Amino acid sequence: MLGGSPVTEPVRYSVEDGIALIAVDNPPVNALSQAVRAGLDAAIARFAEDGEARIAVIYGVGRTFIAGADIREFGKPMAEPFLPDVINRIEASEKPVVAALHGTALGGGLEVALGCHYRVILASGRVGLPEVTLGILPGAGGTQRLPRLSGAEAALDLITSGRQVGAQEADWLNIVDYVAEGEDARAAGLEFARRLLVEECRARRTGEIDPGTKDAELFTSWRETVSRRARGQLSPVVAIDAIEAAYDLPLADGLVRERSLFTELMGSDQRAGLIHAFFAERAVAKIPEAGTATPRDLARIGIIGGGTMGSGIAVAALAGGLTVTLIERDADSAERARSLVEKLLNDGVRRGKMSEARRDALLADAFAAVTDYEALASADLVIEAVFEDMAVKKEVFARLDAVCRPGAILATNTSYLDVDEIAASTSRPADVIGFHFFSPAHVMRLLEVVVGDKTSADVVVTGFALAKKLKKIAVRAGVCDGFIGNRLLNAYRKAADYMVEDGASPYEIDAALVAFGFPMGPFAVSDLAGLDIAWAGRKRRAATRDPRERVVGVADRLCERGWFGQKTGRGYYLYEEGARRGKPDPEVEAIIAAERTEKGIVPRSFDSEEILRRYMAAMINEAAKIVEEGIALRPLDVDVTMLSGYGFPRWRGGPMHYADKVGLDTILADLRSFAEEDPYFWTPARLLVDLAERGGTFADLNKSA
Ligand code: 3H9
Repeated sequence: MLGGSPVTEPVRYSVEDGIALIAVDNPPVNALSQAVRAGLDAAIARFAEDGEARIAVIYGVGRTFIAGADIREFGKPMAEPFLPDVINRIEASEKPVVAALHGTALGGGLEVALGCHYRVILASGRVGLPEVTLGILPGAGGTQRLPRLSGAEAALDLITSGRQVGAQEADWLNIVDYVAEGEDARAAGLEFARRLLVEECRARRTGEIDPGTKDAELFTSWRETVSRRARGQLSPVVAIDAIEAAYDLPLADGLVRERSLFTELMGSDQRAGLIHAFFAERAVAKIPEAGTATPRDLARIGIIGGGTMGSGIAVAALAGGLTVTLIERDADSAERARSLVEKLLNDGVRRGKMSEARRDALLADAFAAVTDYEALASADLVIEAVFEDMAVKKEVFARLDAVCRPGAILATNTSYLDVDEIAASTSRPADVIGFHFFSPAHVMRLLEVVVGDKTSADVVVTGFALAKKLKKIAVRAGVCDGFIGNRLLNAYRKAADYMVEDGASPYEIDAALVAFGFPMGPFAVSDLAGLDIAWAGRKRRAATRDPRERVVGVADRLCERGWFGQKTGRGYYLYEEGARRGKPDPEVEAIIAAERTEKGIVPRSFDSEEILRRYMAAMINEAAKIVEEGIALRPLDVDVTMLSGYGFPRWRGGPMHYADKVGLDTILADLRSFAEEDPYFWTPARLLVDLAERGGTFADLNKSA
């Protein structure tokens, strides 16, 4: 090896057999910090001067090629050298530059590669431009160079969705030149460079490719589709303007246009919300138990109950490489559970998520549906997913306690019930934990890990390890009625019911929340989930309800008629034969009017702003109580729960991030004014009052926790 002196610490330059090797080494993901940008710039300048080096290879050290700009620098003044300039200088090199990709070449990382003259990728590598998911767009030439390589349609698809593609697809889309076997990007880059030298290949600039004429209709139809899909999110729609510039303008002007749109989005609240969501999703794994305990073994799991939830959990566990034994009460039910699991796996095959061979292997070797609890004797962890009833659950836990080996973890899948009470019914409360899965469990990303009073630290970290295997985001929650998510849901749902009784229609409320960015409003969600489930919960709680609580009877009136939502064709909405979207139902409005009359309520109108203020104030106030009580570790845990389990618009960052943006003093003033009508429901949480009065924010608590 010759010329091995470092240019800067995170970027090293060396020469081997006439090939300059530019190594980017900035753990954990080689993000393009100022030091990396400066290092790349210096390395390219050195390569230009280096008489010995005839070609250069840029590669990443460690687990990945460059995974993008350094997101931690966002929101701060940007420091030179700027990435677009560095990439332009790479592209302008007279001698060829090769990018050798492995791991995930994302965002600015892929843009560096697009500025190189050739790209080789390991077969296991992936590429993508995920900027829109962070509220921005590719700002270092990606919107100009990608369409020149892959064509407009693929560029529109990849940039507006942010989706990653594997090496093979990247090759089909002409994003890379060669897919290499092996696990060493440096070696693959060297070998490819040697071939280029033999073939006397020259520098070949993506920016000089003629993108061809614009298909205006294509852009119009993508604008329509993406605007609809984005539900208020700006970046995917603005990204289309940038891609269009690749067809309307010469490269240099297209890059200027891209930069100006990028800078505009960089300054937006949406960018701040999405970056908050990105870091919050990683921060939720930082729990007090993480440093003190190691996870227990987790290879064989048991599931009790093969209904919708149990079979969904089974499929997620199988896909995560676990062996699953599912217990049902009789042979017919076990057979039904097996068919359900098979059906869900088949869906995965149909959607290209799994090969037929893998499905067959999983069903043959990793899955059993049986009736005998003894089959769980060697399980590492058992998840009970039976009916949401304390007596039934306790009975299951008694049987598990008897058959499971010492050290096996016993988990209950519950959305409301007291995990401590279940734990206390066993001889091993330290091994008991709650999991709140969301339906469909093989699809939904959230898992609330409910930690009981006696749950031991290694059981908690095993819960988080399970979530990782199942590709879920785990949020640590304490024991209370509804944990984090459903306790909040209960509060904002009540605020919605109160507005209905006071004069708003369910349809106005749903419309206001869809306009805010939720995929569905709360009444449409109730119809989808089934009104009978909440009805059962209300009946269960009726005996212990505080007499000061305001109770709205509309949902009970619907349930008494057998209108349980979509599955019965009627709920808050009317569903025509087989329809998934309902229509407003005048009979429901008449039922609501009758309820108002009976209570002597004179209806008034609510505009969408008031609807939103009340709904959000109820959610934020309950969330503040949840943080104050330690049910959620930090405000960010509430944000992640609402973002990944309850459809809160990601670009708004979650309710606590949103509250900080609106201003806690404004939220507090709203709560105080609503509390004049109903102090029981609206009295502000102590934490919220404290923070608002001293000018603090929920974000402060995230930092200090
Ligand atoms: C961009 O490139 C803009 C350009 O177009 C224009 C510029 C002018 N920066 O996820 P993990 C941290 S926008 C800083 O747990 P994995 C992360 O916080 C960027 N830090 O690992 C975590 O830290 P900690 C476009 C970053 O293996 C640690 O690395 N790029 C960045 O599951 C490990 O992360 C993206 O959007 C970053 N860019 O997944 C890619 N990325 O340990 C975003 C990660 O302290 N990143 N960190 O919690 C990812 O998608 C995943 O992190 C990745 C690895 C797939 C790379």
